[in-house]
Formats: sequence, C-alpha cells, structure tokens
Amino acid sequence: MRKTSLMNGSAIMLAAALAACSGDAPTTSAETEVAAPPVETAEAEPTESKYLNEPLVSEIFTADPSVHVWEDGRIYVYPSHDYDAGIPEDDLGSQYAMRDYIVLSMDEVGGEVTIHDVALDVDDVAWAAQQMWAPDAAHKDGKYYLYFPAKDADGVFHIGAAVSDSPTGPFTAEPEPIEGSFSMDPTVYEDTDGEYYMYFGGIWGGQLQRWATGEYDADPNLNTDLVNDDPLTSDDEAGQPDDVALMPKIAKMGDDMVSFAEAPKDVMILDENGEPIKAKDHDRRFFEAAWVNKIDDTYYLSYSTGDTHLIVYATGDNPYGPFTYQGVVNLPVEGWTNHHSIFEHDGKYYLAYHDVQLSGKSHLRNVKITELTLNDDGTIEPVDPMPGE
Ligand code: FUB
Repeated sequence: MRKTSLMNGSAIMLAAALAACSGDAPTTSAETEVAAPPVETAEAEPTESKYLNEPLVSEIFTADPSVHVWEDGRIYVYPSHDYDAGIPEDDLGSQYAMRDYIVLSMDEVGGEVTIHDVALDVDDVAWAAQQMWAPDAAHKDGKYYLYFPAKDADGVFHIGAAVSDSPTGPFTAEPEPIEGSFSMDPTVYEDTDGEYYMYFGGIWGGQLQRWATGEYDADPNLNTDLVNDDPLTSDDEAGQPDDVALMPKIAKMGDDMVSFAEAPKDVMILDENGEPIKAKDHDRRFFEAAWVNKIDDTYYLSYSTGDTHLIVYATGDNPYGPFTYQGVVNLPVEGWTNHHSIFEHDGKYYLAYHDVQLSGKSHLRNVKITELTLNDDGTIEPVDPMPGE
C-alpha cells in the first residue's frame, strides 16, 4: 500500500487534483491513502468556496457513489471510475465510457481515504463490451458482491454480478449477466429480515424505455422517454400527454446473490393524490439512480430526476412499494448528472454524491459526502451542494 503526503486546504487540494487528474485511461495499480477534507454540514459556516463539500479524492475521477458500512465498521464507497475516452457528449451518455471499478474506503467521514487497487475491469467480464456504469455492492455470508451495468457487444445494457472474499476486490465476474436483468444503475438493498432486493433501471441512455414491452426494442426513435411528450398524443390543454412515467424495477435476489428469484416488477411512485407520477412531470418522475434505505419502519426510495438534475425521494411501507413522492434530497450539482447514496455511520446520516468541481466536465466527476438532516417528522432536509452560488 502506498501513502501519498497529506494535503490540507481546498486550494492545495484543487491544485493537486488538476495536476493529477489528466483524464487519461485508468492506470491506478497501488492502493493509496489520501487525506479527506473536513465534511461540512448544511449548518456549517460559509467558506470562500461555492461548494458545500470538497472531493473525497483527487487522484482519480469518481462518480455515482454507493456507500456501505460493512461489519468491520469501515465506510466503503463503490463508485464509477470516470475517465476521458475522447468520445463526444450526447443525450445517451456515450461520453461515460468507463471500463473498470476502484473502491474507496475510510474509517470515518472526514478521515483518511484509501484508494484500493482495481476491483474489476471490463476485460475480465466475458459478456461485457463497454460502459461500466454506476455499481453497487452487497455482503452476505462472508462474501462480497459487486453489481454493475455494462453494454454487451450489441450495445444492450444488462446487469452483471461479481464475487470476492474482500470488500475491495478483486471481484470475479459471473460469465453471463444476471438472467432477466436489463437497463442499468443497480442497487441491492438488504432488508431487516435478511432478504435482498435489486432495484434498477434508467431512461434515455439507460435504455429502460426500450424494454416497455418486455423485449428489447432497438428502434432509434426510442432514444429517450420523450416519445411520451409527443404533442400528437396530448391529453391536456398544455399539449402534454398523461402517460404514466416509466418506473424503476425491483427483483428479489436468489439465495446465491447472483440471480433473480423472480421476474422484475415495476416499483410504483405515486403523487400526493395516490396517482402514478406522469411522464411529463420531469421534476418528480424517475430517471435513474435508485437507492433504498429503511429508517425506523419507513422505506425511503430516492432517485435522480435526470434532466431536471434533482435527487428526490418517496416513501413506502414495504420494499415493493408503492412509494409516495415526498420531496427533494439534493438540489442540482455542478455537472449534468446527479447520483447519490444515503448511509448511516455512528448514528448520523450522510449523503454521498458527486459533482464536477475538479474537471468542469460532466463526464469527469468527483465524489463528495455531506451530513444529511432527518427531521423529527421523517422528512429529509434538502441539501444545497452549491451554497456559494
Ligand atoms: O455514470 C454513468 C451514469 O451517469 C450513471 O449510471 C448514471 O446514474 C449517471 O450518473
């Protein structure tokens, strides 16, 4: 394990970051420990920075943080590992051309961060060709499982599973994607009764709209969900249709943790009147990045609204839902995507998220962590990641 010298202060951090993050293909080979900047809460004194928090690490670009605290009490971050493949930006996210995963870990929020060795590379996944997008992880009976989306040789997203004896890998991928899986952004939630559920899906580049009939539809006109916004099918005076939004999917995991125990089902997200959220309701409809927590007896489903750049949440009384929309968790960050996880450590809740402070480019992101406030009535206090703007 190699230790880098510790850096203090956001100016030094940013200078080092700009020097270190060249945007080249990932090359990290030795574990590295770096000092994390202090975590500021929503109540913190204003600083010169317009950002609420500083990046966790600056040696590599990291995004889509799925955070878990395993049995050893340590905090493990399973992020996407961004790099610049030189692919032009488009609405399908072709510029997000990631090819491997690297785990970060720390003893406490604000403590030293270890950047571990490569946990899984696309070349070691027989069925995957490209675009290793947002992963998640689970732990059962002494084994650690990494879940990841990737496109196959035909450009179709599926979700893979990989297994390791260590929380940081290396992980050994299953030879085929999880049977019955499609689209992207998997998250595996361990319920309090010991059952595990995968939530997944994402529209536009995430391809969920292509599976509306249960079969993959390669029609190029289905690149986004905006086919639902076609004025020709309009139902209301504003010329907007009343189609129900595409919903995230859920499937109970098999005992082996690398298969589904059931066919995926829709997770319904309802408005305050008990009606399913509409496709045109871009401030509240599901886009990608599902995440589930159980707090007291309530299940919290949080997700990204994509083109309106919010993380929002809905609550329910069981893992399958329905979930009722409640409000905003994270306001827009710098950069197009907003993707998060929520975790508890030492009695406090935290939001892990990303922005593009280090690069200024939407596809070269950096993970951050901030404390999350849960109000006495169970509502979440929205985070403003850019209080200085
Ligand atoms: O990182 C690639 C994709 O960008 C993720 O899968 C989405 O959630 C968005 O953050």
